[in-house]
Amino acid sequence: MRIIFLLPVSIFLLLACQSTEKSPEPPQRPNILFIMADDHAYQAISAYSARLTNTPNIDRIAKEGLLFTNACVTNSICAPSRAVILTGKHSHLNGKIDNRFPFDTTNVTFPQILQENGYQTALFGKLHFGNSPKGFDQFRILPGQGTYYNPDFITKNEGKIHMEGYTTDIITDMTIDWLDNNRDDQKPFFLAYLHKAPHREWLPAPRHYKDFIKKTFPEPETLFDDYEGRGTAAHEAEMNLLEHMNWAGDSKIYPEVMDELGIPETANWDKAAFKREVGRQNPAQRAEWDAVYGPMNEAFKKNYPTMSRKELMSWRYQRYMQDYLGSIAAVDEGVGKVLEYLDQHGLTENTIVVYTSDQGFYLGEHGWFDKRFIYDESFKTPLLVRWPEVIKAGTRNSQMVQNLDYAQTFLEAAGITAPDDMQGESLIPLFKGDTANFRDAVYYHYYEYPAVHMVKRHYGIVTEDYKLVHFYDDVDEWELYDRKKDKNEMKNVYNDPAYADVVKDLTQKLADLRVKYKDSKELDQKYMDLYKTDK
Ligand code: SGN
Ligand code: CA
Repeated sequence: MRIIFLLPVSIFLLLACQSTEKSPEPPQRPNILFIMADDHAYQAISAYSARLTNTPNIDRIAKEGLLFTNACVTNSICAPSRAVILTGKHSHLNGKIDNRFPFDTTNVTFPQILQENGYQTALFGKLHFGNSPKGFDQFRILPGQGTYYNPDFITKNEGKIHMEGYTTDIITDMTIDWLDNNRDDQKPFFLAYLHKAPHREWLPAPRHYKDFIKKTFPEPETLFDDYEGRGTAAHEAEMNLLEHMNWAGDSKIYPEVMDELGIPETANWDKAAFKREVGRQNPAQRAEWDAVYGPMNEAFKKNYPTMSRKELMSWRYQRYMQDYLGSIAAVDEGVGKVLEYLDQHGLTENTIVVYTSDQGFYLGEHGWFDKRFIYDESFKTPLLVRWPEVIKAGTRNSQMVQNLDYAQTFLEAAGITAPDDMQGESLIPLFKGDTANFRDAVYYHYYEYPAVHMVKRHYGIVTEDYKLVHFYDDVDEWELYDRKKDKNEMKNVYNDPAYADVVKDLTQKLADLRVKYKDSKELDQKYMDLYKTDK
């Protein structure tokens, strides 16, 4: 009966549809390709500055999309940054304050939400969580920090696997292979393509170290910084190229050459780091390496006895840049290959491509390497986004966006309402050029102390004009920087009477931000206690 009754209605509907314009297709949900390198400084991407190196493929994302010139992190260190990205919550709430303890997998992450809502999800490369991620149909992750040559991977479906070759290239191949052989074209995808490079100890591929070892790079203005004008934290940090970089592990001086020259290990794992990375190469890789790094060692042996400290600092900077920037070359090539794949398979238009790093990095500024500080080079991070359907090509944005914002951005792009307890802001309005009502200050909090590099705990507020920071735990010191007048952050003006009003205003704003983000003295104490009870 019902069928007979319905039939004329459906015929009517069918005719009605045919007689009017074709109804629009439901909007297709975008694919998301999230590319993240480890410790990739914005100073080493030519879209930001061509001073040091050329990254044509990474630049392509900005050329065809949007370059964020003021993107920053909430806590400048690897695993915590990744936890902030995945949860959309500050470290003090997601619990991953440092690199030491495993990520709490009871947190809800945006890939889980995407997966529940019909996205196909995969992750390849470095995660650094101490456990496996939830919310992925497929993953292959490097154990811990991973290695540059002949890596092992922990996989979702095949247990632990070993691969021979150069890790950056292997991660690129896995990513393309997944797109080619595992992608379900009935579903949108979220694909995380996560490089280990250019993390310490900076081992380039043979095709790159052969060239890069011959190059000379301009020194930063502040390479010989003596930290005058700043507080205890900058003086006591152990990140100086001359004082704290490993000779074998980082500068690739052979352990036996160190012995011959009477150079002691910098850290007690200086030579061990060399053995762990260079020593992992197979005989053919090692022969290729020695053909290039052998002559460099010979030249050093000859020159070292007469080199001044200043000359040594310059030498170490060049060695650092040759290997660091050389490691980025393979990342850039890999990005080029993946973008090419999207082009060739009709995926460019409807895929959001993000290129970022887990934080910034010092490339000799203030005489430093590593990160952790709220000072610009480590606080800021590269962020380039392409989405042809939404973003106008070749645009720039200087708003204070954070890694905290990615989760809500991706969820909104997928048409999903984000959980209420996420703390970021969607960047979709910025993608569309609508910059009104976006935040004008960000909150930052770093915890991993005492630990490697000895950067003291601190939290702070950063606006376009100023940076107010409180260092605490074994000190109680405040710093204020005038970002417009003092671009290199050389002079703490906290006690300068001319800035008294700024200090007053920002101190209140910082307190407000702590309330807004649910951070507190009690939580500071809880996370300090963790270091006292758990050694
Ligand atoms: C290792 C590095 C440090 C680095 C941390 C954290 N030393 O300990 O220089 O700060 O990792 O890096 S290494 O010579 O052993 O590599 S992070 O990217 O994981 O946060
Ligand atoms: Ca990192």
